[in-house]
Amino acid sequence: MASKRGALIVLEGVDRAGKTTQCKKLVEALQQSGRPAEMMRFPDRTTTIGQLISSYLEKKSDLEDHTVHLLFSANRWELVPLMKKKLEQGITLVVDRYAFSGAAFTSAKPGFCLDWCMKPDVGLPKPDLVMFLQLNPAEAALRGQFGIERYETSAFQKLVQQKFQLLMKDPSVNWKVIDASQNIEDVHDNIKSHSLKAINTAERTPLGELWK
Ligand code: NYM
Repeated sequence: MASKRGALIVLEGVDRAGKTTQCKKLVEALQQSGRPAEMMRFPDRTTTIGQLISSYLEKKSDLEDHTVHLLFSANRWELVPLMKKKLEQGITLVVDRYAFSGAAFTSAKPGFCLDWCMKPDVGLPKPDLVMFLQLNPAEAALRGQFGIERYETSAFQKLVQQKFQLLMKDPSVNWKVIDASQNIEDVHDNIKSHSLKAINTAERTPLGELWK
């Protein structure tokens, strides 16, 4: 007997928008309401590919820009069999960053176009819902200093934000913009209500393919 599949829900946004906090709160709320849910994050730094990426982000190693872009994508593809299995088992996946971060961050580097950056991720499991946690750079700055990893400067983050705006124009993806300047509980309520709708819809629709 075919059972209802879980939903693929992604949270995106610039650094310090609160993605990780909100992913955790969403998973807890779903579980408490009796809906099976698990959190995932990209990059997944635990795999062999993920360790190469982690060392690059921590500036312990250098990688050529195209190469690291393809590694970020490969890190998603290597998790696809597991993601599909969980979704088929009826588990909703709440994912902290996905292909949109991949395209936005690399295309913010000189000499990269958005189109090329999207290509390696074409055909990944398509999220049923992508929530973009919107926070203007001034408010983000109030939340504390940037870390020391690669890309963590306000100039680069501004460029990344512009690339996300371009990606959000794509009507083939179910984008919802969330005002991340509200307090944690209000942001959570907003995210939860969008997620419950997406979970209901996903039960009745097959999993799609991203950007295809
Ligand atoms: N990042 C993340 C990319 O450049 N490409 C990708 O495909 C993904 C998923 O890595 N600055 C960047 C965004 C972040 C960093 O940080 C990962 P964190 O704190 O692990 O989310």
